[in-house]
Amino acid sequence: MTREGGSGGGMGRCGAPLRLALEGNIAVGKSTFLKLLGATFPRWHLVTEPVAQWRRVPAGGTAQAAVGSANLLQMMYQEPARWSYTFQTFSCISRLKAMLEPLDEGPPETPHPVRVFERSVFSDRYVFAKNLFEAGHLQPLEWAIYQDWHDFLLRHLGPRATLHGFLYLQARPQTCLERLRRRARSEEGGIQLGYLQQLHAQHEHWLVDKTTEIHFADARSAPVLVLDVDKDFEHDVAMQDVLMAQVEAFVTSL
Ligand code: UDP
Ligand code: D5M
Ligand code: MG
Repeated sequence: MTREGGSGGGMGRCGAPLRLALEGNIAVGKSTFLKLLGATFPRWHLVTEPVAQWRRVPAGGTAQAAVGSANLLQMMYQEPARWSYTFQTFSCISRLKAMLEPLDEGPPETPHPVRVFERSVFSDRYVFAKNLFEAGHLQPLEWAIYQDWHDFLLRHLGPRATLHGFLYLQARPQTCLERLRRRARSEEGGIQLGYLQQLHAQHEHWLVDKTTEIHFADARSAPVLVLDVDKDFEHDVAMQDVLMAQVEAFVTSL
């Protein structure tokens, strides 16, 4: 398949755009993969994770003195018991805003038939928040309140929050750790293999073994494409072609 070749079909049921989430462990290669999707399927609409927003949260202050911005990502990693709940509220709302953003229609011959989001409100809940609760960083009361508003919001958004499929980038936690160290994002310096092993297990329970209880029928039944990216794909054009062909076939099947 040529880089610019694929159009990828993909008008979902009833002519609405197909919406997919790209899931996977920290530093597995989601952003890199998203760029590859952009080069291969130029008509698709790709939405990166709003990490920059989490690193510069307008911190308010008084009418007299603004206090600049806060790095909520760093605060969560430094003091998880204090900031995990706050982080979950902010990350989930920022993902919903991105999801609900109206698409530029453009001329009729240039639609965006497929939208791909880097992670989703489902990984927020069924990977990260669940894991933080199990690790004791979210209190039972915080976890109960979180699930209550998460249920409420998604039920009321209904089809607007629906995803039609998941692309799961799968690699060993050790591989993710090596990529994470190479990327060297300052806030993530303290992340150890154990944390990536926990997140790996949460992804596997949710998307592969299907043992995680998912509270939304659409998300529970949405197809999952598992893509093995343990070998480096960023610098391997042949592997990129195989991965893009797998995605194209998956999208065509939806
Ligand atoms: N990376 C790599 N080989 C790959 C995919 C990614 O070396 O096959 C590197 C990439 O250049 C970056 C790091 O791994 O330095 C993390 O990638 P990315 O930011 O895409 O991961 P994400 O956190 O978005 O999943
Ligand atoms: O993910 C970006 C960074 O944000 C990474 O350090 C994981 C963290 N992250 C993303 N979502 C959450 C939630 N919901 N809770 C806690 N931490 C989260 P990356 O994989 O590098 O693109
Ligand atoms: Mg990323």
